[in-house]
Amino acid sequence: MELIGMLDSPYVRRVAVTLQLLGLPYVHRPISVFRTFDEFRAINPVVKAPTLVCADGQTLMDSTLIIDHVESVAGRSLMPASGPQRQRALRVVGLGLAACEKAVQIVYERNLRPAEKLHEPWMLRVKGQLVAAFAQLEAELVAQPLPVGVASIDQAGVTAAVAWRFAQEMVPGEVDAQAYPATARHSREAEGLDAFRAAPFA
Ligand SMILES: N[C@@H](CCC(=O)N[C@@H](CS)C(=O)NCC(=O)O)C(=O)O
Repeated sequence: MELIGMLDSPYVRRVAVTLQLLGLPYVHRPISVFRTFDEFRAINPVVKAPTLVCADGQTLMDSTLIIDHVESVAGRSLMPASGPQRQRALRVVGLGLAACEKAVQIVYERNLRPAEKLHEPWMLRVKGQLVAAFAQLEAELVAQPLPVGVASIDQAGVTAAVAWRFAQEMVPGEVDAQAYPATARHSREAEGLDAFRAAPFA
């Protein structure tokens, strides 16, 4: 399997960390959807990161769908199987992905749109959604911390940690680290795991 995309994408990174935790061998090709658009397009004409080139050469995209596939290959899942634990994990993953989406929108708005075409009301709306996602995530973690052991971390723990690091690195100042201590602590602990170190934010 080949994982295509840069690890400064939270979506690519959650797949890479998941592959590490599942112990699946893969080749990582850090090809950028922006700097090396044509090279990326030659692999996946839709140019979405992450892209997974499967063992048979077929390409998959969307991190959640790729994780679904690699978990079926591994024969195990980082999601709790059922009940309240699964429901909570789905909620936390949803909050993490929403935070990623909003942070990505801010990055694109700033980096891709000419200054005179920026639409401030839209930016304010997106920034509000970003901090709302982290406020909800913080409440979840205060109510009940997520496990961060090598054998106990689940997809909620992976996605929450990846989302936090991405927002801190890519939209600095938008999400005040002091205001979300439980989320910041979770991220710090997760980043210490070998699976995260092997797929460093870059
Ligand atoms: N929902 C998708 C989002 C993936 C996504 O938007 N990736 C970005 C990189 S962070 C991308 O491919 N951007 C290029 C584009 O959309 O044109 C997922 O979970 O994989």
